[in-house]
Amino acid sequence: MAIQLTRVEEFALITLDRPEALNALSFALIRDMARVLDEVAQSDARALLIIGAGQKAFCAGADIKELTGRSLMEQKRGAELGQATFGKIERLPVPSVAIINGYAFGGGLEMALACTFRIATRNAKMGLPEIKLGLIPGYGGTQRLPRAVGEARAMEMILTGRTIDAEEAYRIGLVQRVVDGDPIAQAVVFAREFSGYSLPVLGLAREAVSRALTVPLNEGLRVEADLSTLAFQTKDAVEGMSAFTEKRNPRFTDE
Ligand code: DAK
Repeated sequence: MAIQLTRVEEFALITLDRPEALNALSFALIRDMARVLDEVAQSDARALLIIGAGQKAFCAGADIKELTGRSLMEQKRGAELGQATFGKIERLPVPSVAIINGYAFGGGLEMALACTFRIATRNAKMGLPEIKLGLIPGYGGTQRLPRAVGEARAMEMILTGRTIDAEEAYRIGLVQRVVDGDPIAQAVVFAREFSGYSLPVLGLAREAVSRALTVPLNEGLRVEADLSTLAFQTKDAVEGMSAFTEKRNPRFTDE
């Protein structure tokens, strides 16, 4: 299998493991990924981290060698498979962090965009170069990139196929941290900025924020009113507010 699922401390770690092809997304790899994501969803991991094997790449995109000579319907089903698999990342009960440790092109960047957060090593290079192949992104890039960095920047990246480095990605909000040293250790440090909070309440926050760009403001505000009211119903909200008044650290139990 070109996907490894392991554990780092309290986190699940998926490694894309085809370093000889810069971890390019074969259809077999995408299917394995879907299965492994179901395992992560059932586990007690407090977040998912995803990294590419080797020193060069997170993921160099869809396996270009596999994409040619397929019928129209095969291509459509291929796009739907990739979109459904990356949708599983987005809908996991826990937040996810893509560790962009080198190249993240095409489908590789689209996978990272489906994660809740992205961190990049200093040598990372990112882009949606499909246009150079006579294609456009098919695994969510045209929809998630504008939501992450705004329409004009996304349009420019997709129409020019330009590669950006880690610093630029940080500047435009595509990645949330640029890290030095061991990228997995740095991802653990980053994930611990949120993973100690109540998982169900983190889930409500993710749901509310993700609605911000998909519904009109008045509907989004109604969603926020409902979800924030729901947060009050958790034991963790009672615990968090009690801990504040009692001047102690909260002990969240994910209830
Ligand atoms: N697919 C297959 N093999 C790849 C690959 C890829 N995307 N990227 C690299 N490799 C392979 C190379 O062929 C090479 O293998 P050998 O020739 O040694 O057997 C090995 O990985 C090492 O690559 P390089 O020798 O090229 O390494 P360099 O360091 O010189 O260059 C590079 C690294 C990342 C700049 C270069 O490899 C590169 O430009 N790679 C391609 C990047 C790219 O264009 N990615 C694809 C974007 S398109 C869909 C619609 C759209 C999509 C999917 C589905 N449907 C409607 C179904 C999305 C498509 C994309 O993702």
